[in-house]
Amino acid sequence: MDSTRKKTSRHGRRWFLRTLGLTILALAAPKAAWAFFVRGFPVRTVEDERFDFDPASGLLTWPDGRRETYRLRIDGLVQQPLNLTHAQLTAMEQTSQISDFHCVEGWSVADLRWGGLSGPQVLALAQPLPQARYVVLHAMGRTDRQPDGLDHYVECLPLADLADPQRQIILALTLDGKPLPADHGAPLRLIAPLDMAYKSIKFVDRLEFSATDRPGWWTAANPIYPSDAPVPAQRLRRKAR
Ligand SMILES: Nc1nc2c(c(=O)[nH]1)N[C@H]1C(S)=C(S)[C@@H](COP(=O)(O)O)O[C@H]1N2
Ligand SMILES: [Mo]
Repeated sequence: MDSTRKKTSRHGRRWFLRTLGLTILALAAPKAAWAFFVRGFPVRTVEDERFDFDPASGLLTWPDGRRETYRLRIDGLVQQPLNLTHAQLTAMEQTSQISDFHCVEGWSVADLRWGGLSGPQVLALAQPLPQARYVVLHAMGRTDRQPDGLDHYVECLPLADLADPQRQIILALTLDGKPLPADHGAPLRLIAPLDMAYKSIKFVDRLEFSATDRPGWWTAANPIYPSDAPVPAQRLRRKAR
């Protein structure tokens, strides 16, 4: 077999798919297409109800014109429920980390710099009760479909993962030192670099501590994707640092 030819055609196919994907993206979401050009970071969003977030005022503006202060709700099996504004979150000690991002649909982005609250910081803040073993994260904005009746994006992580500094989990408020771009999850998203990116939920407004596991939106919508989704070893360039 001619290995050179095989390589070329594989690259040709990849180039074709990239160009096709980018053309569709440019037509559907010009801003997202531009972001892809400048930093090679695609956007993948299943919400069809989108909002604006202004980091200076902490206000959300919905498509119907409704405005409200963004708040992160922390509840479920915790010592005491909390309700935190964006300003309160950014006033806390911030952690930063650089990691690669791997989507299950095939693309990866290297060396993204996130800032926010680390997994252990989130646990210290929330003070989960001893029977809590998972955190269910909820996102703002209605999704285009409602798999298993879920009308918004949800993800679930074991508290053991959050507690493990090696897993480099972060509730991110910034990307490249600036407030998160709208398409990449403003005002707050999770980054779990050792899991496939569908675990890294965007637009987070609620952390619900729970005794039991729950399948996330992506898993409910596409049951071939498991709830537990480690990045395959061959895609890990190196560990997050
Ligand atoms: N709320 C929400 N979070 C989400 C998604 C989404 O559609 N909505 N998509 C997931 C998937 S499949 C991927 S690949 C990443 C995409 O993040 P990005 O748009 O910042 O690249 O976010 C994940 N988190
Ligand atoms: Mo993804």
